[in-house]
Amino acid sequence: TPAYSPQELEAAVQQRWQDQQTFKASARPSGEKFYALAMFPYPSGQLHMGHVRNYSIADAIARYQRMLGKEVMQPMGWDAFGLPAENAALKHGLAPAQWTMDNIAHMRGQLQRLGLSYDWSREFATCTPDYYRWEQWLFVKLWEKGLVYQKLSTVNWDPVDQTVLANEQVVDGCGWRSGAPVERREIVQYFLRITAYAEELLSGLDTLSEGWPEQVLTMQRNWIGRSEGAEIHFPLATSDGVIKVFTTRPDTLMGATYLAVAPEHPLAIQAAENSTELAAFLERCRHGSVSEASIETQEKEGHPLGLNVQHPLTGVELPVWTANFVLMGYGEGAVMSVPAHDQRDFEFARKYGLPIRAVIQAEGVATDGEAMTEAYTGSGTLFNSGTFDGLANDEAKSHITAAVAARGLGQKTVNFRLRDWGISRQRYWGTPIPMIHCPHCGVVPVPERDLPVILPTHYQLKDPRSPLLDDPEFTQVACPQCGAAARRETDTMDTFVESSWYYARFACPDAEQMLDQRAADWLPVDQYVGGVEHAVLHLLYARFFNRLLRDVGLLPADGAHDEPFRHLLTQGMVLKDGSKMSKSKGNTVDPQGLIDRYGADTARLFILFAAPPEQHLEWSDSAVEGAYRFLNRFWRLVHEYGATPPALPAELSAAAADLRRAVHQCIDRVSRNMSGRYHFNVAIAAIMELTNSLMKVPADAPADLRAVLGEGLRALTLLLAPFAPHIAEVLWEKLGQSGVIGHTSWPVADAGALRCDTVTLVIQINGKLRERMDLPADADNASVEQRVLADPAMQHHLEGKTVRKVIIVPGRLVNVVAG
Ligand code: ANZ
Ligand code: ZN
Repeated sequence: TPAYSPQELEAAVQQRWQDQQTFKASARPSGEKFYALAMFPYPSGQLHMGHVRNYSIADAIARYQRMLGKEVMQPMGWDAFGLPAENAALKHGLAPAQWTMDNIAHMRGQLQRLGLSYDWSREFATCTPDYYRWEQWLFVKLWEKGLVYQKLSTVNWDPVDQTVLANEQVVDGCGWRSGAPVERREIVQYFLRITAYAEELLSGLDTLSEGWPEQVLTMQRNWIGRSEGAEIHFPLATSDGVIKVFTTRPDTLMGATYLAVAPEHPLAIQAAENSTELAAFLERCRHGSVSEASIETQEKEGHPLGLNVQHPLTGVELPVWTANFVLMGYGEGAVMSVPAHDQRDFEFARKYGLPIRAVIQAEGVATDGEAMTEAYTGSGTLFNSGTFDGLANDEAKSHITAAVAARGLGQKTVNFRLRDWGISRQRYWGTPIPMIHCPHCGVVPVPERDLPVILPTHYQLKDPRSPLLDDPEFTQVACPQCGAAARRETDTMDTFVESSWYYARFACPDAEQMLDQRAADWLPVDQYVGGVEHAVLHLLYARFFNRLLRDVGLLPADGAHDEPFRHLLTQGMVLKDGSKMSKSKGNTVDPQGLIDRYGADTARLFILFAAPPEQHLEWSDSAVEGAYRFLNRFWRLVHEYGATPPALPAELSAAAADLRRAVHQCIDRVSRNMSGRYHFNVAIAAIMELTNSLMKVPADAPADLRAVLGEGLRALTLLLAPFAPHIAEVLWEKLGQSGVIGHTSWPVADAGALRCDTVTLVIQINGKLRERMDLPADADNASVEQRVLADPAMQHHLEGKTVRKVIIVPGRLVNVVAG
């Protein structure tokens, strides 16, 4: 037997796959299609163990589906724009494009070494104009449709480096390079109107309940955050106009004792003109990070605006405050404060001596607001609420909303937590936003004939400031409308834009438009595999983009193409010593070393065997060894057996029939754990178990046993092919089989072979185990009952008792009820 030497074997098999284009998918599927996709990587430089896991899982699925006879398309590419390239360029003095392309070349080699069944002819990197030009094209289309708009919004500004910082470049409130405290700045940015799709993105989740993890669906629902409530208007006491608030608790309207507006609210800014103290407060609110999480945890602070509003139903005057926890971007940027029934308002009222008025009564809850020690947020009955007294608070919501609406001071509304997606980045390494600023015409989109706006790649970065800003060749441009000297937009797009539609472009990577008919043919993705860290942003943006593509006519509006990903598998992390493998913890295992030493098949088999795909996987050197030893054993077994199986005789001895049953039980078990649920670890365990049984067949065994052994080895090789494809390919040939194993049909368990001649039944008397009996598997209930009662041991147990009833669970158990 030749030694198992994975390095040579795998190289040869990969060469063959490449020469024969084994995994190239047809342009348009003709049979049943299966689109398998793993989240494409950021070209950071090195493959890590998380990648290996992600791609091994997706590839096992792709290979299995291919063996089921489906036309499988599994592409791969590069999510190639982003900040790390700029950071690396600053550190190593390389151009970001060069750094990115070098990394891609290296990582492509690593992926190829893993033997993943990709159709490499579809590969692309998102930083190439052939890709991002369509993003620019779509941007202009959406601008024309009003789905892209400009809005003033806040960014992190580094006053020393004179640059905008991404959130991840702010460390403890300071710039990552300068160490200077970060300031907030308001600048004009572009937004994608994802909120126009909020309702559809929410209801679409219901159609995914079969194919997506419940956890991800819940996270998306919460992120979209639909709230039903009311918009209520509070007229200003001494001037025209109203302050609008959004509330989910209109039932508490009679308990509102003040209003609070966001520090960025126009009324707060206006009031600050007459109060230096207020102006100073608003200025303080401007500092600090812009993230919502930090706003939630900071100390609640506020300041009065020195003006009043009228209560919409009673006319009573209420003071208006500004508070640092009111978000300008949510609802109306203002809240009616009900300290008795909202804990945040309660704490604020106590801190600043504002009145507390209870209006919901429930058992054990104080009715005197001032005596409360915390807000009561539960349900109850209204009181202190005039004509609404006595209503259940849930009921009161619609009554009070109606009363407000009757006065023209509000209506029922739905609010979403979801905000429009700000896609402007003041960064260099990204897709240029195709807009031009003209002193006469304002902002003008780049006409289609002038697309793409190509990102220059020749700069050597010296500081974090985008080199586009200082490059007149890029910025100076004639206005497409009036011809005047104008300035090109220097902001680039959020890199999440690229990953929002790449899955569709893979279907038609060379299309002369953004997408062509092939996208409709291949989409949706049948199985998407990736990390749960993308549960919200990426997966929500892609669902949004898929609908945008539909609504500009690039995907059919047939209901079957609304969602991009039919099934989603979120794989668990790779852990070592109980914590996530990461560079910062210094506990990484380099996959390259693993592959160099044991080969790709061992790496793949280990990673799929060590845990179910969705669960965390604990790294173990001995389990890697175990996978390697198993492949060695299997290699020897097939070689010792050779390629000349005797034919399977019509009649099998009992031993041969038993072994054949084990073979088909294994096929059955592996198949059941593959279809739909992908319990690879269980499947692989079954393969290993059968291998051990087959190893026990002696070389000089009778012909029928040898024949079954041959059948078993062929089955095992097929079953192993999705996990350890290289060795399977070679052993398939060794077994005298022709054709590529990856395109061979998945084995089917033979019902006849599975059938067992006898079954062991558990015999109980009054529910207590008494005997076990071997009976013919096809015996009917009457004969089972007769044989059980006639059994001498049973007759002994039943002596002096009367049999009342015999309950039979076929194939399993007989319970004799006697007394
Ligand atoms: C009065 C009230 C009484 C409220 C009460 C709650 C309890 P969700 O469920 O997240 O939609 N709110 C409204 N706009 C806000 C803003 N821009 N910034 C901060 N808070 C805001 O939350 C809706 C509730 O959050 C609203 O209902 C409002 O407070 C507050 F017993 O109005 B409520
Ligand atoms: Zn112009």
